[in-house]
Amino acid sequence: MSLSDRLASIFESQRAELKSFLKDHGSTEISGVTAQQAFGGVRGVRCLICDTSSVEPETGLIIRGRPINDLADREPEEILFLLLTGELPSDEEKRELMKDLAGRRAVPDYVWNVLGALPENTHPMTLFTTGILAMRGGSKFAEAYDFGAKKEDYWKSMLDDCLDIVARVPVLAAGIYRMRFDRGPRIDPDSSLSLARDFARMLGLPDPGGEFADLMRLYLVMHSDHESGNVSAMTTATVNSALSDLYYSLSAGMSGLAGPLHGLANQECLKWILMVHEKFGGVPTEKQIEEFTWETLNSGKVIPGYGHAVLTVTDPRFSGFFAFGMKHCADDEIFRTVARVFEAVPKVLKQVKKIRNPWPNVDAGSGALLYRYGIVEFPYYTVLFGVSRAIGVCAQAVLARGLGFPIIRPKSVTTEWVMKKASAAKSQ
Ligand code: CMX
Repeated sequence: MSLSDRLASIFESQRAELKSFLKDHGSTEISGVTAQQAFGGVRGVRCLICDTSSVEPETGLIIRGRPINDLADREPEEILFLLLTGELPSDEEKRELMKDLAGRRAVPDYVWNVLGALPENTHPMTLFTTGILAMRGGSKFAEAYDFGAKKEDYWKSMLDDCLDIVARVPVLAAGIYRMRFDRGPRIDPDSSLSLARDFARMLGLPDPGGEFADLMRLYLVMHSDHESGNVSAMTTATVNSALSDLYYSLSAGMSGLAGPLHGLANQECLKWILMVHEKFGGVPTEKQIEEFTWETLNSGKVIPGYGHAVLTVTDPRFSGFFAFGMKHCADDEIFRTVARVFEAVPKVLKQVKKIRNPWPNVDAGSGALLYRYGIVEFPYYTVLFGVSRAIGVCAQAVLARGLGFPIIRPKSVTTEWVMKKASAAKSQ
């Protein structure tokens, strides 16, 4: 069965199931909201639905019921299929999807012309979001909507846009890398290769043993989805819920990913590791790191790559990258510094009462691997994150339209309203 036919039957039964569930149980309360939460970034309030993945404090990322590290050997195409359908593809389904995506890789010339017109020092994330937006002229959803598509069919053209985007963003990102960092002319896509392998090839870095291509595969899998409450996913979903097409939606989401509290954190972690390595003239001892960690904390700074807004354990994605490093570059100085920091830092952070999670997050190790294989341009790291995250947020948009989710429109209240509500509750 084709991916589209499969989704048609999934959506048909799920829509019916959801309709009947909401008829009988629509008033089920799933969360309350305190003033603290409303003023605190709506943290922890369960008010979004995301079926592609979940992130629980003690387990980390679970994609469609499967812990992320059980998927660490998969191709990004398989992850896309899993996110969309809830099941891994059969060999034939995998081949078909890979072939379909390979045929959608051409980025129109005018996109390169638009990017080429921007100043040379433009941030790679600005180039990335601009490139995505510039492609929207080709949106199948926008076209279908203009031709009066029925609401039940919106997902079909959304799927088409999702597949076009997932196929093209690696080409766009690789072209941006070559152009922005003077790495030579763009390398055209090769439709005989998998998405990840072709991406690595188009970046144009030496990769005699194919390890870098494997790292890109792992990277695209690890960052592909992280439920729907993070800034990039929620922004993409909100914009998409207005029936703006996926190019508009994704470029908005990627603008959120560009923020230092979200996707940009990745580069800060590597900077810190390199600084530690330089400060101690090589791989530091555990004791040196312990002392330096205390020094950093006492000066009011955070230890990049440690702690998490949701998790209370080591991020399994860190473990996935760490295992890759141990297998392929355990002798690399920078990776050894990451490993030594991992031995020493949690012991210190555990002693700081206010820190909920002393363990590494995904960003603690991935940068060292990118650096090892030649991506030494930090500002580019968020683009890599974006190429991967596009897979998840685009799949989420297809599901939202497939299940007929409405426009996202929570209610806001004024500070005065909250204060009055609090004093009314107190006087009762
Ligand atoms: N170093 C020093 N202090 C830390 C810390 C760390 N790595 N992690 C948490 N803390 C501090 C917080 O700053 C907070 O202090 P204040 O109460 O004085 O503000 C306190 O411990 C409690 O924090 P928390 O509840 O454990 O964690 P938060 O949800 O507030 O913060 C995060 C989460 C990621 C912002 C924080 O752990 C941090 O700043 N880590 C370092 C930066 C980093 O690695 N960012 C990448 C995040 C990757 C991702 O989100 O996927």
